[in-house]
Amino acid sequence: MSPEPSEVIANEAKALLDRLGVVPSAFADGGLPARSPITGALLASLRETSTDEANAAIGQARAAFLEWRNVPAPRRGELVRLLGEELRSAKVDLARMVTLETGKIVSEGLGEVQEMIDICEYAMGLSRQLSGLTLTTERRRHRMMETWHPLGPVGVISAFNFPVAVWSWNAAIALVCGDSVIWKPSEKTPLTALAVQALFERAAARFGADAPAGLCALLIGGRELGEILVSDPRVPLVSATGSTAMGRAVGPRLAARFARGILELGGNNAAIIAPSADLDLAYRAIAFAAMGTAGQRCTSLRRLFVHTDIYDALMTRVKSAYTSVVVGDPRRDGVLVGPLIDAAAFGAMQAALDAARASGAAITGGERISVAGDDAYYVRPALVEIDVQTEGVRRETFAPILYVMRYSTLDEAIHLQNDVPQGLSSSIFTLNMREAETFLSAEGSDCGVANVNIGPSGAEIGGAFGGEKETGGGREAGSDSWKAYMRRATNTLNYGTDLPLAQGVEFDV
Ligand code: UN1
Repeated sequence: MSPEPSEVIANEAKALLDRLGVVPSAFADGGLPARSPITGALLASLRETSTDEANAAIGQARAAFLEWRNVPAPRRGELVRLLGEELRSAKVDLARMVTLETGKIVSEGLGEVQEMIDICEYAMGLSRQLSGLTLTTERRRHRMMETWHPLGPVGVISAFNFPVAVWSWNAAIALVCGDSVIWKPSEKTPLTALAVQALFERAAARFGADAPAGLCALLIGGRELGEILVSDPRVPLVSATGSTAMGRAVGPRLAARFARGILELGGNNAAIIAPSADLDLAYRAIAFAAMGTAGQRCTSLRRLFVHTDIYDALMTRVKSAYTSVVVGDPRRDGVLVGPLIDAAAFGAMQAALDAARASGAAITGGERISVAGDDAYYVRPALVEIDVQTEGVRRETFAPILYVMRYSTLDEAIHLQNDVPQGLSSSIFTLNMREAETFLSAEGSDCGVANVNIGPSGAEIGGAFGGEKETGGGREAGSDSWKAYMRRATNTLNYGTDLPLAQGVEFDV
């Protein structure tokens, strides 16, 4: 089969962008190439945001914030509701753009846009529930309460693998909280960002004059634009998703200017398969979590601890899923594993497999598959059966590699699962209530997400999402994550005629 001519996919991308409302000048003749990992074809060349433009966008976001903070929160929620409506009507086109730019299969592209719709609807409801406490006070005729106020412009730095959903987790919540948003997407996925910006602008136009200009800004380009967001004192919060290395650069710079960070960094997620596990359910969960999105989710399953009594029974099924899964063009029906994002991802995967091989591991799969010519990187997902948790296993490699280890006692399995620098997501497969509860308890998983009888990936937006240790500690999306996007004021009111001082202090003038 001869490779698809690059104009075919480029023309489809241009038609999609046009339908999504992106003006053609935004993606013609610029300096930033946008490629599709499906064939490696050049889709467009985008004009990059200059440093001056980035600084001006931050200034405008600050001015927009000063107005937006005074718009009542439920009215702010209405803008997010309209954004959700735009996303609903553009779902198929935007999902297709996600597939073209990231190589996700069609169903996962649709799922990513659904995640955006979900958070918009969640945030709209939240806009009527941004509540603070009323607290008892030790003083007569006093009242004490907490008020939550808008914080300021929020910087969002997002990664290629969830190129639009991660923006929406932050933006939908930030907007109802009364903040403006400045977004620096991955330079590997700028076209989906242009599309989302265009959909936001449609929603803002329908919303009317209450939405100030520059409320949501987009910076297209490389790392230097992210650095501007991280360093600018006008940006009190930066939510950054990416590698732990990126977080090490961002965290200290934010700390140096006392800004807040929501860091969502590397994961090295594990599943424990206990003797009582429903193996039929477990192997399907393992297949999705480890091979889905070609192993390029921060929540992807990377380590599997299997009880020695059921090792062979489980691994027979897992191996057959690995050898039969269809790897190929993610636009095709039946394909479950698309391409890696680029050559560097392929190189990192091969280096990790070489290291495992050198330490005596038995490897199934992992080889490159020719699907669409030399510029596209397709691989068969790799199963690596290994005796010990080596340094290579303890590191996150953003590729479909599943390291499999045996265990004998639950204590040992929990110890091994926690014995990595990262702490994002985890799961146990068991029908034994004691094991399940132990895994979820204080002496169990040390991760931000811990599940029973489902894999570590594919979280819903209603929960707080994020992880511990080198994952960075941030929480996004649901639950009370909104509090990071607001500032808290503690208010004490005296409605009496006396002035009692706290702690019984006397000060009579
Ligand atoms: C990511 O990979 O950065 O839980 C986010 C999941 C998705 C989000 C992943 N809802 O797998």
